[in-house]
Amino acid sequence: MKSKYDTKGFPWHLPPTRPERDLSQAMERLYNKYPTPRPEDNPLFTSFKYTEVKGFDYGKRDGKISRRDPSKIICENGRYYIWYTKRDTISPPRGAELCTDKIPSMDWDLSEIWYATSEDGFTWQEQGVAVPRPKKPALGWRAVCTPDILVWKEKYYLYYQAFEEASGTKGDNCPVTVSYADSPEGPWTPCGHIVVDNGPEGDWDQYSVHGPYPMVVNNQIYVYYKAALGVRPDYLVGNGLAIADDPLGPYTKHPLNPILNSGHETTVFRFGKGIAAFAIRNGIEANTIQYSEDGVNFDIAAVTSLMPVGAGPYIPDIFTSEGEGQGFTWGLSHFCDHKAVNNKFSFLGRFDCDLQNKIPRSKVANNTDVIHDPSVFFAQGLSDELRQQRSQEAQCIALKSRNS
Ligand code: AAL
Repeated sequence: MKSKYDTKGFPWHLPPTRPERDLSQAMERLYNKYPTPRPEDNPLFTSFKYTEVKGFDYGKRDGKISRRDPSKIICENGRYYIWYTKRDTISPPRGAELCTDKIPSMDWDLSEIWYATSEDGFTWQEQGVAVPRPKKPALGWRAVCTPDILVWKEKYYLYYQAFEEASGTKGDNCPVTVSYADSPEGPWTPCGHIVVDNGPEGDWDQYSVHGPYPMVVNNQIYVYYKAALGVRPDYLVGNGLAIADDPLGPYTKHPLNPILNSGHETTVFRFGKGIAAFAIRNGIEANTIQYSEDGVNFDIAAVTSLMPVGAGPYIPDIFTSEGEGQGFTWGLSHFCDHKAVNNKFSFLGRFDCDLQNKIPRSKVANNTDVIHDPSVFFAQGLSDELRQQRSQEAQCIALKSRNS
């Protein structure tokens, strides 16, 4: 029977451009949906390498000291600056029921915003607190956390989550506020009001505006953020966008929000003529790097793995609208032992990648063959209950097969 398709075999050498022949949907997508057919040629594909950093003390690593959710990194006065959530409490997190004025509910409860500097990005010196918790009832009295930095007209703005109740009391409910300074060293002045607020009742972001991530696009301030839709643990995380002409607002949320359908934490960067973003987890497009011409309408540009959690990259051109976006190659992210029960804390580490907008790619980009130690797989074990259930199901089938 004659096939309705052009049946000549697909070439052994992957053609760099779409070959003139019928293609399956997957091969069609390879040429039409992605920037290049081979991941290693695609400037938005990268693998990630991780290095432990020096300079942060975690005491006895018993959950009392935690550092997480680092900001973007900036380079000024001959050194790199980073801000992050720091918790130093009398006990590890104990959940919303057991928390007190001194005992945290979650890893980021009762936290402050601290900063550190480095000359090489591997060894850091913790400098001290940038934004302390203000006295009750000022905004953020319960916790200030998850900061990010904007440099705008020679001033510095820290955006962060400001809690007025322990996280976990009613979800992870907090709006975003800002402190500003004339130098990255501070002193920081709280603006004292909500700058990006939760959405109206019933909207996708009604309970949270998390991980505010300011950058400059077309001489305006774009603040990307994330919010969780639905009830934990089966929730989805979307990313939204709020735009303003002044760092302190007023901000207008984009009418097409959410603009990413997946992606815990926000990592966005200028890339070529457009804007790229990470979608790391929680959602159908987890483990992707996405691209948009306009910062709003994103498409998957690359699928990758082992993406940095809460990434704070060093992006030299993040606060300018000039020229094409050059991308970035490194940053800090956080790590947490989620299985820890009584000593949960997070710590900062470094990631390297190759998201520079240029060819040839560096060795860091690697390919999609990311091999993990077997312990990584077995760390994702079945719960005892599921293991028992699976074992009983298998035994039933085996028994039936014996009796038939
Ligand atoms: C983080 C972020 C936000 C959440 C909590 C602290 O990873 O998603 O900042 O509120 O966890």
